[in-house]
Amino acid sequence: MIKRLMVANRGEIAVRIIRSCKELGIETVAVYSTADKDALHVRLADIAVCIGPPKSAQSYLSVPALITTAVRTGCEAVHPGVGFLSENSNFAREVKKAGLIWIGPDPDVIDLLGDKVTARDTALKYGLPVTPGSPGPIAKKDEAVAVARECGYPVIIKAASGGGGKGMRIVWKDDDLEENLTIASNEALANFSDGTVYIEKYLQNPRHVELQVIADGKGGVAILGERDCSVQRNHQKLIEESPSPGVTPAMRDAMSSGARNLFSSLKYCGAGTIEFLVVGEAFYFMEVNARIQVEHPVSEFVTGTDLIREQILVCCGQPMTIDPDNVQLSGWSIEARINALSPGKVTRLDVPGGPGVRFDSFLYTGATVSPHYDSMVGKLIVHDSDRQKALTKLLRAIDELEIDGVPVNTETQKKILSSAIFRSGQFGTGIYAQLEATL
Ligand code: MV4
Repeated sequence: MIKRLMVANRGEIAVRIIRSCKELGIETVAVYSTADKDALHVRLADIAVCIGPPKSAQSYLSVPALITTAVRTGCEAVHPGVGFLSENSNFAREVKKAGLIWIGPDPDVIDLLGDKVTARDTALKYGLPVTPGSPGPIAKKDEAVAVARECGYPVIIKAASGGGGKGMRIVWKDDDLEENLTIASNEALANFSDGTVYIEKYLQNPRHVELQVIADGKGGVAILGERDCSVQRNHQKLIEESPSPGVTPAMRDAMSSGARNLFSSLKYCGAGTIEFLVVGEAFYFMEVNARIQVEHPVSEFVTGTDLIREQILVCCGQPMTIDPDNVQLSGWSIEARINALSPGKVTRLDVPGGPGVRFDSFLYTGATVSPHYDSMVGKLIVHDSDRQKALTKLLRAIDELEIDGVPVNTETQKKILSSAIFRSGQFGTGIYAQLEATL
């Protein structure tokens, strides 16, 4: 096994990765910006190296600073965490060029899946249903009109290099196609340096459902159930759960066999997520996220697995601990993201506890929440035997969480979790908008 790994990230995910490394007997190197000199990931790592000023572009996104640090500190592997450079194939290539192990899939696989058009083609090839839409990129208005009429309005224009909702436009009639094609393409060009767009039928209020995958790079693929991530605001997820209240065992089996085929054929290595839009009993492939995700703990709870450990093991050429043919899903898990409403210093922190309660966070009494980074400061995750019990437990745990000095979104989370629509389990991605007036 490797002896030392660099965590190319910060915040709660850096802390989470360091914890698994400690249990695996792997020494950790933390990197930090000057804004993070007293951060928890710095305190927990064996070695910590300052890589630059607060701005991410000059620190956590600086490929040269990161590679130099990993090499100089004698690391054998680099874990990119989430966000930042986690799906950057250029960084992955640089890591490999420096003779280090990349804790993620091959850079060419990242590229294939990162382009939504090639990912869609690949999914189709391996038998996964995709939303009706253009077979490839759309360049001209006439092509767009033909595709839109073929699949029926409303349609959605998406950026091939997109994600997180940027460069997306919903169109309801022929007359609005040309203008929106231009807007979407320009937005895509500005954000992703790639103006390529394509068209799909727009599904209204679907569920966002994603499968957790661990694959060994040799065709071995474990599917660790699904997560429902429909509760989101402006493409920022707020609440995630596993299993999904809208997925039947038959749907889970069908999605899983398609996903297994795809990841196996690509010789995918590491942790990955395959996203679907779900409408009633129908599901449609959307995209693959070639990294571990923020919401991974709900899958850890229902499968009893340490996904960071599995990810590191398979990328280091070791067998996964999971038996891919015998994954048992047990009980119900729900996660509430805890977001800071403004930056500040934590003057007091009371963390909830009890059976089936987990708080993944970089906070401690005295910790700083910097304005330079993501507002998420932690995640409260619970596990119980069924959805009702898990929901009761999460509300109880939120009540125990006390953070002084930094205001957080717990009141909003309590209102969503207590709403009739969330409690019913019958909701799609429109749930936040439906509740907004009451929050
Ligand atoms: C869609 C869709 C409806 N129909 N595609 C949003 C982010 C990007 N990953 C894809 N997204 C969507 N694609 C079709 N054909 C609705 C969304 C969408 C969405 C998806 C998941 C979670 C929240 C969402 C919020 C708004 C729109």
